[in-house]
Amino acid sequence: MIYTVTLNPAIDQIIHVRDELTRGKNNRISESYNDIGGKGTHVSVVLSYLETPNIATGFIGETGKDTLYALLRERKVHPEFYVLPKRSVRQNYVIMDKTQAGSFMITHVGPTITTEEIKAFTTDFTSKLVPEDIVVFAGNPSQLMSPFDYRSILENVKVTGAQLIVDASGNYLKAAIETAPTLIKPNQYEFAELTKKTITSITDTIEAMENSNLPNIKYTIISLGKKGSLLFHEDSIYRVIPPKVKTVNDTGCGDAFVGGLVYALYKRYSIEEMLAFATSVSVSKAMQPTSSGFVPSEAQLLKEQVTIERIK
Ligand code: TA6
Repeated sequence: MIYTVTLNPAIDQIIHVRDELTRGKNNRISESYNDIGGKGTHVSVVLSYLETPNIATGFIGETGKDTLYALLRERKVHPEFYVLPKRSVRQNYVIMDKTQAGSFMITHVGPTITTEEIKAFTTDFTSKLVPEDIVVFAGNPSQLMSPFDYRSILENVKVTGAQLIVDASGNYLKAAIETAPTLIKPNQYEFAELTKKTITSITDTIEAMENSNLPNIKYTIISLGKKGSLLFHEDSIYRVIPPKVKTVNDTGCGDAFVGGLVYALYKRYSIEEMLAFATSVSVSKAMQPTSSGFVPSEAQLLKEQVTIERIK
């Protein structure tokens, strides 16, 4: 089974502003609706669209749970979250305007989670795991959870023998790396913060990776937005160049990319096939107005337009 773990899920209010978003002006909304928020949930949406069995878990506030569960079920995602009594699912905001120059994302911190609740979730979740499982931690926990507590959850998952995939940032990414996951997927800003290097080019990224002393991680994939991504696997380096498309909503593209990677690992694709497929899913997501989801038939066509270069 594939499990996605979203420790701090959200309900995203997607807001389309009629004109260019301007300070000091009454920015009129042309359309707004709720979508799924929180990165692991987006990975589950990709897997469900690909008719791949998966369970979305993590923590969820009691208030707002039914709304988020309804959104997840609409996308054929099976939720089994640990409910936090008397706390709320956070509301995030994704704002786009007529310039279509990219979204503005405004996110809440999320609920407090007690040490006892972390232990109870960890015990309950890890008791289900077997070595054949894949567990995807995507998105940071609420900033109110310490990197130590976050790492302890990952370590307990790792000892079950399940494959660990992590998409996190800052101190949580640092903590996750100490558990030597199978795959990490920082973006270039997260990787620059991790390696304390200035990264503005492919060469910078390669130098930063080669000078870093990251522990043995099977796949380190650094997403570079519209510039594609770089995969470091054992002694090889692959560069992925995506096709150019009209971006409607850039939110959730990284999560869709992770969803494609997880699917490809599950299906035991070759490295080139994994990169091309995951990139096509991410590009298809960019072409949608929502923050989650993609069009599988569109992704199949886009896959043929992805360029994979083996640099080393
Ligand atoms: O990656 C997209 C997204 O999950 C949005 O849905 C929005 O909820 C935001 O990122 C949440 O990010 P965070 O790192 O706060 O979990």
